[in-house]
Amino acid sequence: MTTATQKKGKQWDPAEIKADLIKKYPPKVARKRAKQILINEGIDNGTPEILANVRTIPGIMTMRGCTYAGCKGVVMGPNRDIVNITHGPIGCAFYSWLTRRNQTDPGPDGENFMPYCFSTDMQDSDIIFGGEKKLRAAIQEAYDLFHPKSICVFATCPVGLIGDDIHAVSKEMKEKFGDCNVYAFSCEGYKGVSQSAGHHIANNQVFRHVVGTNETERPGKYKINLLGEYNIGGDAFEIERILDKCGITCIATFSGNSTYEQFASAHQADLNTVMCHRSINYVADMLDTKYGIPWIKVNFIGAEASAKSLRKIAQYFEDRELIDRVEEVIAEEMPPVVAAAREILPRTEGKTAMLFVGGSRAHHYQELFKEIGMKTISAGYEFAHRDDYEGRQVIPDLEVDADSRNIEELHIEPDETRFRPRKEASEMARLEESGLRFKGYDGIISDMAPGTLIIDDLNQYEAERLVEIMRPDIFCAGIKEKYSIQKLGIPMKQLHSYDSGGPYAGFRGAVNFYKEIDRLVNTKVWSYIRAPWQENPQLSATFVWE
Ligand code: CFM
Repeated sequence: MTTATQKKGKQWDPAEIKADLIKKYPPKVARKRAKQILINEGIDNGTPEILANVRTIPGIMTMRGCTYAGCKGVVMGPNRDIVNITHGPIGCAFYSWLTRRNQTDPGPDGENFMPYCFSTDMQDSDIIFGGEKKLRAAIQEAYDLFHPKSICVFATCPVGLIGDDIHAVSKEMKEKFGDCNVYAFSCEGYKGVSQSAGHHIANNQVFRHVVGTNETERPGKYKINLLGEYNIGGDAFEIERILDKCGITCIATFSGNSTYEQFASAHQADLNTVMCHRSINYVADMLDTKYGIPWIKVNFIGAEASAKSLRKIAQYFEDRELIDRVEEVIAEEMPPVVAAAREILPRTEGKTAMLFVGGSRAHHYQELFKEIGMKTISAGYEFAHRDDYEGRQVIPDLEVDADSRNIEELHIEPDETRFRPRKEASEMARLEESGLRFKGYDGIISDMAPGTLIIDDLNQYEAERLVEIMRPDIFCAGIKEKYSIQKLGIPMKQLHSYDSGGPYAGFRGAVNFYKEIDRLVNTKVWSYIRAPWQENPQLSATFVWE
């Protein structure tokens, strides 16, 4: 079997690695994990099936977060002018307080509540006697202090357990104020198997309470929404710079550097572009059904991918002026990127990467690694669904288990007065024929080489084992994995928060990324790491069944 000292360049047998990862588990656990660890077969007409979006096995140290994190932290967190109140114990509030490094530009109105942490700070007595009174007082206090356009309330686990009616309290306060949209999210941490459920809950409520409420016409010739971009490390600023340069108007971003009025005017766009399919494809589908706005998948991670995405947008609008402008912008932006990649390539070519991130980055960032000649040998998502692995064609076959049924599915009808198909059916068909795909996403598997390992909901034990066996040149994941991986002597890059770096999106972001990866994979410091207990172990242990 392979060992930690395995030489670089050796061909691994992925089946042996898979067997190694699960051999310490009890049989039932091993059976379940085996379905979540997939050896990519590179099948011509289809992809192998993976088990995803299921509960983590108790006792396993998962990389996942909770439903509340997905709702408050991910989707609603990056909006700057909504006051987001966490109804719960103060510990839950900490993890939503700018720990995700989403940035914002306060704009001319200066309304920016992101640096604040709003919590009801529930105590034992609130759990026993109910927390609604305290929530009402918190909403009132936030309103009196800030007079925001909107206040959102987020449920944490204890709120669901004691049964506080956050929706009734929010409705009551909304009616009382008259000029502030107050609404709530039943996003208790336990509601779903991961943060993915929280995305869905957030999307539903924003769609129900905000989208379509602002009819003041937003000017612009080519109007799009950017869905699933959260401005980590300033990515949205780079994407906005590029879109502006092309003359494309972004009506709303969900939700990096966004405002309440952007959400409210989202129905005015003529095209929805989806970056992170996992977190937001629900909104894209609902905007299509209700208002007639088609959606396409884009990716602004990677210079080539950014250029391709701009061309797709131009192709959709079928306007010579835009098509030419996009080509001019690409021609202007690409040379410094190509020069940077060329300079770095001799030092990075052939090196290997592993990516284990949420529900889309483990896929998107492979583009950037490819551009500097690096191979992804193993990757996976924390909480994506089968469609993010295998492609959207599997959606009709997805099993709706009790956990998914727990999350409300909005039934959307075309809006009686505002449904306006942006393109005739014949135009859509012609565009599709010319290669523009609507509502399409192929997933991560189709882009990975045969023989690579694709692993869902990787855990701490498997991560360490995988690194010991395969010794990648870099491992990308989050803060929970950072130090355990570095202790194994492998550089680790956080792809959730970017450590303190970024932006990595668009053209300038690509250059930032190449330089950062060059530094990380070529430093010698990692080869000097050997902890005292690795030289002289004083204690060793085995599992009881060994
Ligand atoms: Fe989408 Fe995200 Fe991601 Fe995600 Fe996230 Fe994130 Fe992520 Mo961390 S929305 S699925 S829930 S791209 S916070 S900005 S980096 S796990 S891969």
